[in-house]
Amino acid sequence: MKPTYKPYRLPSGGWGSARSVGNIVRREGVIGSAGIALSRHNKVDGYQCNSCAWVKPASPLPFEFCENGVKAVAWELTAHRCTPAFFAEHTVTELRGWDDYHLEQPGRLTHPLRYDAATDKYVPVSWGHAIEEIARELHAVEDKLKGTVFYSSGRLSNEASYLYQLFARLYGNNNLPDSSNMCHETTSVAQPVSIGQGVGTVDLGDFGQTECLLFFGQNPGSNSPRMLHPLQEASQRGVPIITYNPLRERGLERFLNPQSPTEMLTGKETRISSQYHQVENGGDLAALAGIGKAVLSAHDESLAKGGPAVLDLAFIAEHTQGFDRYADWLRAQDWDELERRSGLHRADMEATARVYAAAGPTIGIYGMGLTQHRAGVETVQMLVNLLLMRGNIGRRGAGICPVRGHSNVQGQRTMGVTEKPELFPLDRLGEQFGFVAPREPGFNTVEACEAILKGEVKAFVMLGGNFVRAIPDHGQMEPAWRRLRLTVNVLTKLNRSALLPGEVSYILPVIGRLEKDETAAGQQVLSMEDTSGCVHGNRGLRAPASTHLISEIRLLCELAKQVLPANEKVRWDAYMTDYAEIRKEIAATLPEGFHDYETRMWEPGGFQRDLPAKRREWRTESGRAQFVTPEALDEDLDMPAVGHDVLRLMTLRSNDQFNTTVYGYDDRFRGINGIRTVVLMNRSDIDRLGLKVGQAVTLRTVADDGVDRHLSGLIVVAYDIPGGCIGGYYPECNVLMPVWHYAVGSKTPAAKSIPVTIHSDGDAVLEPQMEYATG
Ligand SMILES: Nc1nc2c(c(=O)[nH]1)N[C@H]1C(S)=C(S)[C@@H](COP(=O)(O)OP(=O)(O)OC[C@H]3O[C@@H](n4cnc5c(=O)[nH]c(N)nc54)[C@H](O)[C@@H]3O)O[C@H]1N2
Ligand SMILES: Nc1nc2c(c(=O)[nH]1)N[C@H]1C(S)=C(S)[C@@H](COP(=O)(O)OP(=O)(O)OC[C@H]3O[C@@H](n4cnc5c(=O)[nH]c(N)nc54)[C@H](O)[C@@H]3O)O[C@H]1N2
Ligand SMILES: [Mo]
Repeated sequence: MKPTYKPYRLPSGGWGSARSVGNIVRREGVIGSAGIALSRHNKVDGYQCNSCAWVKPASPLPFEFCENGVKAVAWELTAHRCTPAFFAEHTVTELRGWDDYHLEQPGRLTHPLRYDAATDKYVPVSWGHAIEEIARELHAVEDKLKGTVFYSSGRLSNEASYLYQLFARLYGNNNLPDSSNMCHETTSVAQPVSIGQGVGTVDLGDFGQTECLLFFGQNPGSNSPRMLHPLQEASQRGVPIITYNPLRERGLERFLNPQSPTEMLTGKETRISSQYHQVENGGDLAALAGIGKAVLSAHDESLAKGGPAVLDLAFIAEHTQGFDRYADWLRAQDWDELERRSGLHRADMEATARVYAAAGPTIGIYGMGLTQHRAGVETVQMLVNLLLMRGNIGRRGAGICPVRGHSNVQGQRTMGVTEKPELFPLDRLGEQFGFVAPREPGFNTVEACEAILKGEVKAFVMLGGNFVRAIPDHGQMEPAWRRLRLTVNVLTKLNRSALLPGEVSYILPVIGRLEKDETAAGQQVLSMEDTSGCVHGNRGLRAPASTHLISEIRLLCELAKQVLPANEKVRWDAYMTDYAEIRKEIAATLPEGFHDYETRMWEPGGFQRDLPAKRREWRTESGRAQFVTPEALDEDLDMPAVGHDVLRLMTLRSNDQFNTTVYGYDDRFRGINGIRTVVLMNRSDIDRLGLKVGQAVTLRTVADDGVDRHLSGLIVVAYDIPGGCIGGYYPECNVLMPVWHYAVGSKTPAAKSIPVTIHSDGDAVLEPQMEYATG
């Protein structure tokens, strides 16, 4: 298809969404079967969507799904199969020349495979042989503390996650990095300091009662479309929705509910954002300071005139600490500086403050636009500060709402998949299973990369995900990957990580959560936690993609039995036969949250984990909610002054991908079709730098570590994006991210602010259609 760029005029949802769903269902050959599946989607006794982690309501819509949920379901239920015949036809070297889209097209993996270096091909092996050799290799790693890494991606069920962390800790380390290290780790570090819990405080009921929504750096139209329903409902109630985002994302502008026949037929769309501020990427810290400063002066002025308080002084006095210092800091901020750093006008921030200062209960929502920055932790804390100023945590209709990504990324952390030993009750775990759990902090994602670069790591187990594509610095990491002794890729579809085999390398295909998982004890069920801390049961409904697949749980248990010394307290055989036995262990480790797990997980809306901040119980050091004053409004130290030449790159998801899974080359809402190798630029930057729309360019990272990081062949698109900022797609642009460029405190790669320069690949305009086409 010819690449085109034509601004999308339609609302999010609507007929475009219906058409896109139809296309993918047809392509994956799942007409009919996907229909059957979708009636069970996000339902009690059904399955939990394998796309995003957005809240699953207690009274679901007849079809509680969205465009991207359907894509994710069709992706897993696809009729296509990636069999040993496929691997007999293609060498691994050849497959490394394929892009992410084409690698997943052959469909679901059907057989366990072992890499054969002599032929450079993956060949089928028996499960017995695979598990026996992997066990031998894991056993042989000398330095168990540093030598083996157990990665996982946030789709893993609670049950598999719990067993995985138990396995790693019995094995001897806390090397449990997961996708959340690249994602909301910033939240998990920022929020405990502020409010004493790493997860958000709002549920759907709060959305129903909120009177103001502040939206920072999250794109619901593509990444959590079911969220558009509560947003639409709020907007129709007249709730102001104030958005800070460098791009005018369609889902935050207008929505037409594809599930409402009336709306579809009449075209009656809902306006979403009432204020839209195109902050520069990385400018949120300054913007939040500006809003806070304006709220504070409104308060001071009102009091001076004998008017009412704007701040919730009783809440601040009773529940918080650090306000005075924070207020002094706000007063000391200089408007010119805040304008320069945010790229906004003082009037913008004041307009937000005016609405917020007059509003009832308010929710602060955010995503990767805040977490993936060098100052991400402080920025999240600034948003919490703003909420605390008016007592907006721990009351109905108010709170902080980090929108989690992967469908069970939050549950996975709850289950103890974390490199931070202090986040899980290891004493209790040790007592329960008769061992001393390691206390040495494990590797997070960035540290795992560093250890791999240094050659410390020998074995890498990847339980789901596509680690090598998701991480920064592909140019360094891919060659380092080849030096590993053991790489184990537990997958449902082929991806690039598996094409960088170490000396001993396996692809192990597993049953997906939409599939029936039968054991000697009958069909097994799983559970997952959504972004509001609610835990739901999951029952698969289709026969597995191949009779050779086993479950992640069985794989872990079989492996554990061979790798770990016998321990009668750890009942691997029982766990893999009856998953209720795993849930009993979870309830024993986490009795407060998971008592009566077996019945409560089937309640409508699931059961909510204990969230102390919701009732204003603050599990912080001081026992109070904390106003955190940023160190300074310092420039990003990793970024040379953004000036004439240096631009700040943010890496984005299209509407047609799920992380490294690329469903297609269209980004409908942004109007970009048939191409992903683009760079979105402000027209004034294009002109200033002497470039042309439609020409090819190279981006080069500005860094002084002696490494050349560049990406060529990107096509220039003139886009509505603030000057000095540019956008490109993830994971293609990850080659530009230095591994050391991450959020201070959380080590979340700073994927939304990479300093780059831009160079012409030649003057020819290759794609004239990328000229802004109006109409
Ligand atoms: N269809 C689909 N759904 C998904 C995913 C997917 O890939 N595809 N991924 C899942 C996962 S794992 C995650 S973590 C979530 C991610 O969902 P989001 O948190 O929405 O992540 P992104 O799409 O990376 O970027 C979010 C938004 O941040 C804006 N932004 C960029 N830089 C800045 C900044 O400095 N400040 C502000 N205020 N905004 C900024 C971008 O314009 C974009 O609109 O989605 C989940 N759901
Ligand atoms: N530049 C840049 N980099 C980023 C980001 C960014 O915004 N910009 N975002 C970051 C974020 S938020 C995240 S979460 C990470 C994502 O990092 P990952 O979670 O590691 O990546 P995914 O692309 O979600 O993984 C896709 C693969 O998972 C496998 N899979 C799917 N379902 C299952 C299953 O049920 N079981 C098993 N075993 N395997 C399965 C499939 O084989 C598929 O190829 O990327 C991060 N990287
Ligand atoms: Mo994520």
